[in-house]
Amino acid sequence: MKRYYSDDELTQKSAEYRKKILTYIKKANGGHTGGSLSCTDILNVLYNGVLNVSPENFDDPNRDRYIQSKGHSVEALYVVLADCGFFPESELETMSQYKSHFVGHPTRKVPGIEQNTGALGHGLAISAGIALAGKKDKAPYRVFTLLGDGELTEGSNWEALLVASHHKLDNLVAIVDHNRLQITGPIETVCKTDPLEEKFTAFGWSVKTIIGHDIPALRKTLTNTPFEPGKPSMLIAETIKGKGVSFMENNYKWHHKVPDDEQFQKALMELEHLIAQ
Ligand SMILES: Cc1ncc(C[n+]2csc(CCOP(=O)(O)OP(=O)(O)O)c2C)c(N)n1
Repeated sequence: MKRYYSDDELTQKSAEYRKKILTYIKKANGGHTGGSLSCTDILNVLYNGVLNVSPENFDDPNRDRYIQSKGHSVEALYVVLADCGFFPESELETMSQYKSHFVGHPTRKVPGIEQNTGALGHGLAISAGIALAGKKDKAPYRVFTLLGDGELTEGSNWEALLVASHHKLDNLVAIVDHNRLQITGPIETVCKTDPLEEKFTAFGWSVKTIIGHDIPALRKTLTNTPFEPGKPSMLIAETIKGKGVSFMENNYKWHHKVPDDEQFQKALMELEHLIAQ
């Protein structure tokens, strides 16, 4: 039975999730730190406030689907799935170890994960296909996918955008984690993708932009889909890479950097402070 959480409870949860993300990345001595902290609030709201999916109904063909196209931020997904009961959290202790399924990108060997991702540029096309199947089956489920703004330089996304609007897939919701940084620097200098709103609109999507750390706004916007009947919905979530830890925020060098002992303690203290507020 899924529990209803208040916005305050979800805010506390996000700070706890961020602590756990850092803890398991530190233990594994590897992981995608900045991007996981960037999308934590989005995953929190999806799994605890929006998606009709749980360990109990994961085999139900009518469940909602979530596909994490920016697969490298899997540490955030692991922590949220564990909290939702898909597997015991203790299994995360094995992250990145020999024979563990908790590797650096999502695989379906982990309970709760819908699709293998990590090679960027595939999640939107897969999601569009599942949404199209849902339409043909007259199934009630919705498909949500999370894209990175750097990921949008993969051309396959733009084909999937065309196909989704052509087939009027209003059961499909894509979210862009718009933190303006990718692996080697700012999007603006690596390969510019803005203005996103105009581009997605021109491709036939209904587009909204909100702050991607605003829990009430995320919940309200992601609950009320489609944004327009007959069109796929695109949410541009304005986020901060490394959100919650002052020295990681807006610094692309934390894309997959592991904190040293001192940095780790400082990060946990900052997140503790958020929980105490
Ligand atoms: C096809 C492919 N090319 C390159 C990579 C290497 N890569 C991993 S993460 C990343 C940057 C992604 O940036 P963005 O989508 O903005 O992610 P975020 O900043 O939210 O972590 C790249 C290029 C990859 N995983 N897949």
